[in-house]
Amino acid sequence: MLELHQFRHSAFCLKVRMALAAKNLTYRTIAVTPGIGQLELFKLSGQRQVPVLVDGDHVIADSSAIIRHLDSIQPEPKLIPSDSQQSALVHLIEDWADTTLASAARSALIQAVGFDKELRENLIAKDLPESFKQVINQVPYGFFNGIKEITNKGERSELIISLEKLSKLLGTHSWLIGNKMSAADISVAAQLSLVKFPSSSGIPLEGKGCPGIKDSPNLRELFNWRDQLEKLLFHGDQTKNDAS
Ligand SMILES: N[C@@H](CCC(=O)N[C@@H](CS)C(=O)NCC(=O)O)C(=O)O
Repeated sequence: MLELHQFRHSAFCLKVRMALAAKNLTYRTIAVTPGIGQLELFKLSGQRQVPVLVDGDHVIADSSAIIRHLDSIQPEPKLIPSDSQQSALVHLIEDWADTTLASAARSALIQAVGFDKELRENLIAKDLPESFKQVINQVPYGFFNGIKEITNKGERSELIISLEKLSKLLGTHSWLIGNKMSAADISVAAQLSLVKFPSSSGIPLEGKGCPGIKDSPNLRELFNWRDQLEKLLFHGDQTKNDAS
């Protein structure tokens, strides 16, 4: 059986769980313990980040590489289109989501955590990556908002501009590229979990996130789209199946 080595609340691991669900593949999750578990992961995969997928003799790190592997073992539904123009666009959006969006969403979450004691406690109680927890734990309440590197105003306003454009697009289109779900949709939806936790994050995180983003009227269509996509993929049973 496929094995997914993961941190439960990593957006990159959610991306892979969404891809596995899209393909209706059965798998089991292995919870990686931040720190010590990453040494084991290094022995297994030659690097210390999650997600890692083990498929028999194949050990694959990196969410995008994992999706390519899943497309090769279970071609339907294809997450990377065969059409070269669509495939290029999917690749570019996936890369944007995994880098620019991931980094800006993570900064926005760190900033929100700096001001929201409840969110902070809920997150620390969960198995977030050690690096993330250490940052949160070491900094006094309210302090993040004064740090220029973390509270990069330009990054946050670029994030909001991009999300608003996506929201407008998804108000009239079901999918980002073409007329089918692709790795582009999954990559963007997964990273959105950092700014507004989806229902698959379970209670008490569901719906929590970054004020000014999670509750922006201009982003309503975007989060509705994400919630619909989760419903389609997980049929509401993700938290039950994935308690690791
Ligand atoms: N490019 C990688 C990024 C994976 C990644 O950033 N993983 C984070 C969790 S969200 C991680 O393992 N962090 C722990 C560390 O870097 O030590 C992917 O797409 O899978």
